[in-house]
Amino acid sequence: GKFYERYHPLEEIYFWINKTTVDHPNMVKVFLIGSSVEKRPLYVLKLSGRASSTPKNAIWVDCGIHAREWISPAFCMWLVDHCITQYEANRDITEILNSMDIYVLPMMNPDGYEYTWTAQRMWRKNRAKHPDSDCVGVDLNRNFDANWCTSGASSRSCDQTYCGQFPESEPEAQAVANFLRSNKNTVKAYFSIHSYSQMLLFPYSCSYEQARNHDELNEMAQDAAKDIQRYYGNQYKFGPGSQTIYLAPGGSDDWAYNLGIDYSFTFELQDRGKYGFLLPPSHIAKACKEGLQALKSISLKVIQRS
Ligand code: 0X9
Ligand code: ZN
Repeated sequence: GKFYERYHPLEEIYFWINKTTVDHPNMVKVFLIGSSVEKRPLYVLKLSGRASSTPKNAIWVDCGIHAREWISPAFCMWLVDHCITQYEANRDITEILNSMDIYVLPMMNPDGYEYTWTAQRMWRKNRAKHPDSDCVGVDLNRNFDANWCTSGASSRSCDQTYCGQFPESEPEAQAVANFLRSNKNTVKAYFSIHSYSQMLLFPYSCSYEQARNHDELNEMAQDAAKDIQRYYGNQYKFGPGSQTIYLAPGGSDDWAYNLGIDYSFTFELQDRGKYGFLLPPSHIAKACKEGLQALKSISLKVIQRS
């Protein structure tokens, strides 16, 4: 519906989280996993298909790490709606939800997102204050414990890629890391949704080292990119982050991979630079469909292998 083809201010996203949970008690449960620097709640929605007695494996999807990448939380909302409306209607969604639960964190950086709506559209980081500086914010995707603050991140608090005082110094990163540590035996795939540049990235971004299952990850990403091309005509690059985009340590994908989640991806959704972070609402539907196609394609393979 048209609701999912618009960008929403933070308050509406919180309202939507509540409404979705209340309206679909059989499929959706909500967890509070922590809170932001400015004390806003961090909610995870757990989507489940048919009830089963044995605990199911799961997929994790997070959105909104970077405040200005508005298509990312729009994608998470799209995904949740798609799962709810397509379960037992669409074959892939039904198969995925009968085999795995899906944890969705629609908004990992609520303070930054709010700031992009009210003060500065191009804000990226969270809104942490620093004791010896007037600059604000830590890049949450440099704050995880994966070659933390080495080349590709900055130790200067005024920079866009500031890594923070120490790994997981930020409550938003810590909340995600704690949740995944507690659920690492069931979470089999990790997806982090960003924009822009149309890429399907996998470890490593924090070094030039090759992932243990590089060939498998590469094949999954390649097949997903081919599917996007076939159905939507758009080109997505794929490969290890360090070689495909740039060296960038402290990211959530590399950290989750090192935790033992063997299938870990960062998606960079539309576009390739025409509008960049300012992707018009008229492009939301197609951008989300492309991301969803890649997520389904990879998840179906993960189910076969775990
Ligand atoms: O630099 C980033 O964090 C991501 N690109 S963005 O333009 N959305 O900021 C890429 C993340 C790739 N993965 C890691 N660096 N771990
Ligand atoms: Zn990003």
